[in-house]
Amino acid sequence: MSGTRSTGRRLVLVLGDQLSPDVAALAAADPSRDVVLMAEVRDETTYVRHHKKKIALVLAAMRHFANELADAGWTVDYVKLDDPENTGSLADEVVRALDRHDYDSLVVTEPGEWRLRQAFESLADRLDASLEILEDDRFVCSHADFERWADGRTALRMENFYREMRRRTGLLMEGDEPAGGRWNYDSENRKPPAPDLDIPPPRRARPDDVTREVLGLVAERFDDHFGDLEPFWFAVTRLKAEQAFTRFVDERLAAFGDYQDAMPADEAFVFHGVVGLHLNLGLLDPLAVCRRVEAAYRDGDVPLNAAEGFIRQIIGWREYVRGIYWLQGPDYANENFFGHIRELPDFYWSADTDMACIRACVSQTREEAYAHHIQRLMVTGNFAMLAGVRPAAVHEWYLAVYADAYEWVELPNTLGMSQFADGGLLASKPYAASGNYINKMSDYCGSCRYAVTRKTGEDACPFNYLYWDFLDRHRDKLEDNHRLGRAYATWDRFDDDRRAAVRTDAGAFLAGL
Ligand code: FAD
Ligand code: DLZ
Ligand code: SF4
Repeated sequence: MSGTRSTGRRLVLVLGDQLSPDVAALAAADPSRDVVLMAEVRDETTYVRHHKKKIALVLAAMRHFANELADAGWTVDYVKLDDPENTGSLADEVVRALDRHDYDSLVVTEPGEWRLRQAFESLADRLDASLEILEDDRFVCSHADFERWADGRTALRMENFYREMRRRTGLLMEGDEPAGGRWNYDSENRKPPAPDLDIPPPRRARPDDVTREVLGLVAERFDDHFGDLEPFWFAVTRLKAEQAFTRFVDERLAAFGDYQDAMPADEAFVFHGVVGLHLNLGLLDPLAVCRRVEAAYRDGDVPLNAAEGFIRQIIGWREYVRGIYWLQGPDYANENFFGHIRELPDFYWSADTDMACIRACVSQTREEAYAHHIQRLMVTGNFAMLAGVRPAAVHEWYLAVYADAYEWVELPNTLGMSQFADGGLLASKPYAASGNYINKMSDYCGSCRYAVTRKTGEDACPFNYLYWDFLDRHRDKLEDNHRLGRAYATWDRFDDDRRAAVRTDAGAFLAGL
């Protein structure tokens, strides 16, 4: 524990996803006096069984960031995962570091998950030093602002929130009006994949010696975790992340708007930014990337539906789901509106299924630790909800398998948006769809053993009968949702034989999972 003599010196804890030079705890500290602590710990690498690429990304980025801080004049106390003294938890590493030197206080930027925030709050009782948890200001909307926005509203819809963020940031605004006269060009973000699409790949960074050492460590320690470690090409420094983003703006952004929802088989990244993993680590700044995208639009390099579509994802969806996460509190993770209890089918790990769409999305996830939004929402998420999988199991899967996954952003997307487990706090209706939607937006169905046009029977696409069976099973909970009125009217027009066939096929399929 720290000594009784006051040194004024602070221990500044920087977590693995706080790799920004101006993160609150660093901004509040003094490099000539204070010491930065960064620790690779077993608990953070295993609290879910993260994809190998995600662990490598975080540890490699942490090591590079520590070197940059040291170059900038900070004293950095860096604990490696294989340090024999390593206790395995962040809280205990803080206690150990406080023992090493005399500190008056510990300062940390608030962690991005309730789990860690609670751990730090309880740690305060064990410390002689005082503890300061500073708000993470790397977001457009503070907790207080979000609470103010949410206060008194019956429905917390993203669209209203997004308009407020546009006004606040001035992004794509012409005075008080949205550029182009409309706030949202979502309807122009839905082109299906065209056969002749020329899609430039994302920039691939070459691992340097520091990253290679981390890859060796991950290969050895996390061999039994899901996912392919190599090839490993994610950027692990700010400079490389900026280069990757520049490549996206120059080569891919223009078509991002049109093909945002498209799922061409064998094209993992389509025209997406592949920026979430860098934004969430702190290697890229959300407002700075939006300003770059706005400038590309103002310069006439990209159309409005691309620029607006991208900016909406960041200052709209990203900020909004974070607000919901903190507003809802730690119990949000336990919500289960439909009472779903099925465990996650094994093919979410093995990709061993005849459903070509799921096989493609899971295989790609295993190889890249990446899937774009529509794959996550309308293929793997949609299937889990239709099949009645326990939302907490779905949540754990998404948190583990994607390189950009942290609970503050993953949980509302999974539990709220994709599983409707909060009963409609976040989504106005469940994102449930039959095979028809997947067929329209992808070219998976052509190589599938099931026929997307068949509604029931041995060869019918399982999404088809599962969709109707889901609506039927949960009629008491969903019937009053006005956005589902047409679907229930259609179901009611089916004859008895068809309804019975749907129930029988769904029952048999689910029993076989
Ligand atoms: P792009 O398509 O290029 O979009 C640009 C950026 O916008 C993203 O990087 C991200 O920062 C932001 N964004 C877009 N959509 C969302 C959204 N719905 N919520 C928050 N930010 C958004 N995103 C994560 O960052 N981490 C997660 O763990 C995560 N889990 C998800 C789970 C499910 C079930 C679903 C449906 C979505 C999830 N998302 C998550 C949102 C979205 O799918 C990813 O942000 C996106 O696919 C990342 O790829 P990209 O960087 O190429 O994004
Ligand atoms: C995700 C992650 C991993 C894999 N490893 C570490 C680590 O060893 N040390 C660390 O400080 N942070 C790590 N992280 C990021 C934390 O899990 C993250 O800060 C919390 O989940 C809060 O968002
Ligand atoms: Fe997926 Fe159905 Fe298409 Fe097969 S037919 S790829 S299961 S949507």
